[in-house]
Order: sequence, then structure tokens, then C-alpha cells
Amino acid sequence: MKFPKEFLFGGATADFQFEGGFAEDGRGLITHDFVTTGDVSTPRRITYQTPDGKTGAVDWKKESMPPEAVGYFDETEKYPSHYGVDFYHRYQEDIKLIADLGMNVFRFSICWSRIFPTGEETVPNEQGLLFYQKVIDECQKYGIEPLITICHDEIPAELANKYDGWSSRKTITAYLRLCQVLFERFGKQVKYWLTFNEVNVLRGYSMLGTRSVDEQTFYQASHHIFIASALATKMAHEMLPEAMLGTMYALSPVYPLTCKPEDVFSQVTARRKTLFFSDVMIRGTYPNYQKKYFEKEGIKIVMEPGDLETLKNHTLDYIAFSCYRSTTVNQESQYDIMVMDPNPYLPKTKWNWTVDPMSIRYVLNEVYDRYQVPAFIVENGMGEIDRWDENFYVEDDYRIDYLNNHFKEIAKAIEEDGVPVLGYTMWGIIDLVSLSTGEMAKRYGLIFVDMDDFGNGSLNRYPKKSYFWMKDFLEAFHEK
Ligand code: BGP
Repeated sequence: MKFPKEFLFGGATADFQFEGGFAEDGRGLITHDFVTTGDVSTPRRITYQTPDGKTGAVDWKKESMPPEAVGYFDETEKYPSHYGVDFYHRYQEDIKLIADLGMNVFRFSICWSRIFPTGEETVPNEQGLLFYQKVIDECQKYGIEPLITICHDEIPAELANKYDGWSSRKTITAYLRLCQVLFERFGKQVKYWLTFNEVNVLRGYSMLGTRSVDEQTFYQASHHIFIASALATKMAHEMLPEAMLGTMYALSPVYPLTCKPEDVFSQVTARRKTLFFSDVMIRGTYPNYQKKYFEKEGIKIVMEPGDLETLKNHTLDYIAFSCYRSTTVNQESQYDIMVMDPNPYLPKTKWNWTVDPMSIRYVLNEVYDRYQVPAFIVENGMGEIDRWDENFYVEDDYRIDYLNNHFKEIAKAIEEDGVPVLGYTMWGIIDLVSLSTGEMAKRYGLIFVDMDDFGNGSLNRYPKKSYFWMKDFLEAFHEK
């Protein structure tokens, strides 16, 4: 396996799955704070207390948490974002563990409401900025490049309540205020930015504050995200000439189930549902197939004068993507990126995700052929049920195989196909809470965290067998 000398190898995380520190240092509420373990599709009430001991509750999409609330206390339900795995207090230990592995990049996301608690303040919360400053400084201490996701599947709850999140252009203004502060404060230390995570999988409750999203709303909100991202890219390019701006797409590929021509063509149309997003943001224009689709479905995107020029003039510098698995489609199936259709040639995990190392080479080639910009694999990894012994040691050979086989395919894409790849960040480098299920049981990490689905455990960190395998792998990589 050969990787370029400057290749970035590291780990990836997201704030609400990882940080905890829920009611600390002026953090406001985000949409994910209302989501409970085991039921990620139904946001709930959350309960709080005030400094004088009074208690109360707020309902999703009905009321706002009073600014004086200091904490959440309900014992009957578990809300993963309220505790994460405590990176907020353990960032030094965690970054050291990553540095000891020999990694040179760390992807993390900004919790928007730590910086602007409701999204609408004009002055940022200094304590929130200080936390990320400390994380970035800690990375720099070890020569680790920070890769920042500005918005990972979340918005301040207040923006969801007042404006239905990205349904409104007001959210663009709020987002750009966040970007400006981040670029000003951290721009000298941070080169790689991601404007959004998995924009093609706009999750209703987290980005809009609505549980079910009709297509008209979905595409209108997506348009606002495109504009926000393009304007953030413009801002960064003006303020920080060295900055590299990307957006992250969920690109686990879809294959035709058979070679029947109708099935093959259904793959083309299914894939466009995903590539539409990167087509707009990297080619800088709405593609014809999508305009025809809008016409057919009666979808009308409301635009402001200048929007199309903004998209055209401020395209991304690189394409970032997640790729975990592959799925299939045929003429009859109603393709949905979240649905795992079977592939008889591939094994599956306990969550029915196929294990398909070649998928990553496939995607790297697909996006380079289409866009001719460098790629960054910012999420890949294996979520499994781990078993541990009395010393909390996990023998995760399945994860080692998964990673090793994927790395071979990435190396082939670089070496044999000539795809420029900036780097790779493994998802959930330290065990964290699952996005799709809210479970702790679905573990991805090279580092075990002693915590269960109910929030019990010491939260101590323990390297798994895969940690030591990765350390050896990276040692060999750095020698080249
Ligand atoms: C992506 C998200 C991540 C992450 C990952 C794994 O969709 O960007 O936040 O969680 O998938 O998914 P899950 O946690 O559901 O296993």
C-alpha cells in the first residue's frame, strides 16, 4: 500500500455525539438535544432547572428554554447529546491518544449554540470559542491538522422554533455570522473546513425542526444551504487565501441489482438523487435532470436575484464524503439512501450495513471523473457490537480487516487510477453515540469508552486491538 507523503490520516467526530458538556459555559440548545436514545426520530420535552432551584419543561417546537436554565435533570429518559462521551472535559487525553497513534488530522464539528446560543445574538459567547480554541491549540501541539465541520446536522433549537431552520433565508444570515467568527478566530490555525455534513441527507428534525419533510420544503431548504455554503466559501477565500473549503456528502454507492438495462438506468436516476447536491455546489449550477424533475413534480425553488451567480462563482475546493457501505437498486425499488437493499455478494454488519471495501475506490473514481477536484474521505468505519474483557480490552479483528481492506482500495485509487486524495478520517475514532440509533452499543472506535446505552460507566478510555494495529500501520506509513 502506498500513500502520498503529505496524505492526512486521522479520526472524525461530531459535537453532539461526542462532547457532552451540555449545559456548560453558556451553551444554548440545538435540535439534537431533544432526541432520546433509541428513538431518534421523535424529539421530546426536556426538563430543566434554574439557579434558584425552580424546575420546568419545554416542548419540542413549542417553547424555548429560558435563558436562566442551568441544567437538565430528567432521570426517566436519556438524551445522548446531553452527555456524549465527555470530550468537553477530556479533550486533552483524547487528542493525546490520537497523536500517539501517529495521526496527523482530527475532524471535529462546532456546536453552533456554544458560539451563538440562540443563533441570533450579534456577539459570540467567548466561553464557547475558548473551548474550540483549546482543542485547536492542543491539536497544534502535536502537529495535528484540525479539520472543522462548521455545521454537522444541527441548528440552534431557537432557529428551528422560529423559522423552521433552513426553510428560511434567515438561517443563512445566522450561519454566516457563525462562519465569520470562526474564520476570524481560527483561520490562522485551520486550513481545512467543511461547510456542512452530509447535505444530501437533510434530516428533518435536525436541520429544519420538522419531523417529516415534503419534497418542496426539502429542496427549498437545500437551496438555502447551497447559498449559505457558497457565501461562506466566498468569505473564507477573501479572508483566508490558504483556506480549503469543502462540503461533505453521504456517498456510499448504489449499484444496479442486475444487468437488466432498466435496472442499470434506475441506478443512474437513483445516484442523481445524491450527486445533485455536489453537482450544484461543485459544478456551480442546477443540472438539467434536476430542473426536469422539478418541472415534473411541480417543485418551485424560490430564489433571490444573484443566487445563481453566487453558486457559479463560489464553488468548493475539494469534495469530502462519507462511505461506509453500498446498496442496490432495481427498476421496482423506490430508492432511498437510508434504506439498505441487499447485495448477495457482500457480508453485512449487525445493522445490515454491507461491508464493501471496493465501494470506496468506486466513489473516489466516480467523483474525480465527474468533478476533477481532490477528494477527502472524511467518514468511513465499522459500527459493531464489541465485547470486552475484565480489563476493557476489545479484540476487534473484524474492524482491523474492515479498515485494512478499505485502505488497500484507497491506495489503488491513488496509485492505479490517479485520483488525488487529500486524506482519510476514520469515523468515531473514539467510541461515541450513534447518530441514526442514539445507541452507544454501535461502536466504531479504535478507543473503547466505558459507557453503555443508559449513560452508565466510568467514561474511561481503553485502546482496542485495532488501536495497536493502526499505530503500526501509521508508523510504516510515516517511514515511507
Ligand atoms: C454519518 C454521520 C455521522 C455518523 C455516521 C455513522 O451519517 O455524519 O454523524 O454518526 O454516519 O452513523 P451511525 O452513527 O448512525 O452509525
